[in-house]
Amino acid sequence: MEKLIITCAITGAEVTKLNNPSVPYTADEMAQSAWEAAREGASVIHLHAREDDGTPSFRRDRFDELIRAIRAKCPDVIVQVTTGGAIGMSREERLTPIALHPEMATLDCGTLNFGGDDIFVNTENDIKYMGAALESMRIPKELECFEKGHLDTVLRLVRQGFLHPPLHFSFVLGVNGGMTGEERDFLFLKDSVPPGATFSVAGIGRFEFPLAESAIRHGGHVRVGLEDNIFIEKGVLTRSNGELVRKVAQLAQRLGREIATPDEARAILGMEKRHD
Ligand code: KMH
Ligand code: ZN
Repeated sequence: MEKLIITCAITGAEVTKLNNPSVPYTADEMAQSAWEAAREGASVIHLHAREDDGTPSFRRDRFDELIRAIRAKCPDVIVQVTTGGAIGMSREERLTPIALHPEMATLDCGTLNFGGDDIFVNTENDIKYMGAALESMRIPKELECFEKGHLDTVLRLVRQGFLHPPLHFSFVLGVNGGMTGEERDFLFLKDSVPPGATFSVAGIGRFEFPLAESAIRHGGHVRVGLEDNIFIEKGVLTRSNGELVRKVAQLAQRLGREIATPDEARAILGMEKRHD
């Protein structure tokens, strides 16, 4: 089986230090957290920007500062910026980090309720526009799908010539409003992935580790991190992103799946290295 790519979503936009004091906000905290995740086996860092007080940010200078801080501490790791941002950000705000020519970026592939009154808006035109922006800059995209219709949208946009391979899917499962993180739902999605495409799974909350195990068994890749889950086990807050990654790495070792280095992850995803 292909080596396992572990992505760590170190901070996100929704979770705060009130939820778990280990959520990183500052450049130093982000770099330290990324370094710990990389040390434990993460080859990709999924990055949202925060201001020092934790407010989600789309400022280009802030992304620049955070990416530089992470690279200074872990030069090899793949930094994957979000273009999902936070609920309520505009399309243009969400695209600001791509001006920095990141090595990879997410592309969110459909609209969904996001708990309470929140709606995470990704219209078909948003997907076409943002996908074209990424592809024109040759920035590899991670296709975030929160339910099956999102995957079907990607396949249709590929057929229609709006999106192009390589296709790397990220199934984010267990959001209130999206598909659940039951294994049955993940298996349905992974069986719908076309030949030649790769996929990763991010289970929200209590789904994080059961879905990680299922993905490891079924040849998929795994995302963990404080953006998705704040507990290392039921009722116990995790001490760090590194601790979440370590738990997946141990699971992989137990199941006989080797872990990819950042360069091996680049090869699996068909990416060129874009920085020194
Ligand atoms: N913060 C969520 C509304 C992404 O990073 O591409 C969207 C999100 C997706 O986290
Ligand atoms: Zn995200």
